[in-house]
Amino acid sequence: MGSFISRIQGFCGRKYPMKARIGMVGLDGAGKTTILYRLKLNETVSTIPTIGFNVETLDLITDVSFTVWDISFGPMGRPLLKHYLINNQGIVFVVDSACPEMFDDAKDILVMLLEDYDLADIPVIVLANKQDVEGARSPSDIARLLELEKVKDRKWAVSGCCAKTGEGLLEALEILSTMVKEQRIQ
Ligand SMILES: Nc1nc2c(ncn2[C@@H]2O[C@H](COP(=O)(O)OP(=O)(O)O)[C@@H](O)[C@H]2O)c(=O)[nH]1
Ligand SMILES: [Mg+2]
Repeated sequence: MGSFISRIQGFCGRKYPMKARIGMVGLDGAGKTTILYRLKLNETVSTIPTIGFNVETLDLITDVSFTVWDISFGPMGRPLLKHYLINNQGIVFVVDSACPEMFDDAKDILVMLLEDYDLADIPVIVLANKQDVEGARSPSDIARLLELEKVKDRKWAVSGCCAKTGEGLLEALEILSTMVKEQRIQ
């Protein structure tokens, strides 16, 4: 009975929103921690390189309650990365759009994750961050550089943002929330 009532309440919205666990990954310096706290506090926090991870719940932004894990791994931690992402409902992959030297490395990590059988079907949103920096590549350039058009077997999206001002972040969360809901309904 209790579970029936909570299902009805969940269905009707507010009280028990859908919950999703989200892993946020990307190379060091891409802006993951800045994005997390911009969304959580609406402030630019001064970050120090993250050791391990930060985790925050982002409620009331969309109709999905996101628990976001901002995961820092470094070159040695790459093989372990998937273990943080298994059983997640979404992956946020953050790219510093103004740092071309990092694009190849970012692509290698993304490909490693996308080819991992244990992470199949998890929707991915690529955030082309630092759009405020002069010379930043556009979201569609980032999609092309990461060869996202080759990805046919899962939901993906690319969205531009600036973690410093927050521009583009809410739109990206909306896209992610739509992908997570569609994936769950299937
Ligand atoms: N100009 C600009 N700088 C940013 C942006 N997002 C993050 N940064 C800066 O990039 C650096 C690395 O950010 P951080 O969040 O620590 O990256 P992380 O290693 O991926 O967690 C910090 O100096 C941030 O202030 C952005 O959108 N624009
Ligand atoms: Mg960090």
